[in-house]
Amino acid sequence: PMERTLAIIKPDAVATRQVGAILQRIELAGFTLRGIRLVNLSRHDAEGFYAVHRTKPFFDSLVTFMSSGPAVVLVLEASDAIRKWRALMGATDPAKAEAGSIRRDFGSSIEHNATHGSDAVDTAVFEVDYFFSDLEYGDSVEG
Ligand code: FUP
Repeated sequence: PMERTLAIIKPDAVATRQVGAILQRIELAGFTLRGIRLVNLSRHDAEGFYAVHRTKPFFDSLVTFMSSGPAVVLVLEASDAIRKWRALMGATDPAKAEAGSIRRDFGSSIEHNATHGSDAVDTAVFEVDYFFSDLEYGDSVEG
């Protein structure tokens, strides 16, 4: 069955003009693009998105980074999309990410790691809904 996940090309990768290269990897990997938009997150937006991490020591720095400049939010569809996109991204820390993975190739630190991906079905639903209306990502349109 088809599955959807929320992907983000983070402010570091937008600032270094790697959006096109990352989108190319996504398309070559066979994902169907269901939503795409450039966003400028406020601190409040970033805090809400990363609410599950609010007690972590890195939370404030992460929120500052995610609201530091434009990011690209995407809805990706494929069978097993959540797991497949996380595999394509690689481990959270680019230094530990697999050779050829997006974070290894485009990230520069555990915080500035180029991309985000939902980690489970329930978080994917929350995260897609955080950025996209049904109209934008296609559920309200037949065909
Ligand atoms: P991931 O699911 O791979 O994005 O990783 P996590 O959910 O554990 O972390 C979410 C984000 O918090 C990471 F993408 C980057 C940031 N983070 C840090 O800045 N420092 C850390 O030690 C861990 C995570």
